[in-house]
Amino acid sequence: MSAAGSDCLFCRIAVGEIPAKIVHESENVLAFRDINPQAPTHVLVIPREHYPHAAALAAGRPEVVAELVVAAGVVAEQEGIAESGYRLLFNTGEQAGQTVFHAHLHVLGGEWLGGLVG
Ligand code: DGP
Repeated sequence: MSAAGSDCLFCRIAVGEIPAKIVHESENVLAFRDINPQAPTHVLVIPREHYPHAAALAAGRPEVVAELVVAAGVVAEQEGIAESGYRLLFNTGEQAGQTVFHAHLHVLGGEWLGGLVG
């Protein structure tokens, strides 16, 4: 784990320094609406603890990866998209389009998303 703290946007959201529309939270994870939604439902689920991407989180705290996926399911139920379906996405690294280097799981749904990779 590296402690990005005040340098990391999502760390700052996690401690409430920067506001976000929080839709779900638990001891280890936080879920909030993406500022630039790509679908009717677009929520980001993050670990409270800083890891730069999903692979680092999986190496350090694999159980928290499972918690992110469980939280995504809770969000999907809340949003009414659990039955119609939703997409879970980890952008991992620059070439994948990752722009915020604090691990986050995108939860996308509420409309037809098409085939693999939007
Ligand atoms: P990625 O490209 O996978 O790193 O996704 C980062 C997402 O973070 C992107 O969809 C936009 C979102 N985002 C960036 N800044 C903010 C912010 O300040 N607040 C919120 N809620 N979302 C943000």
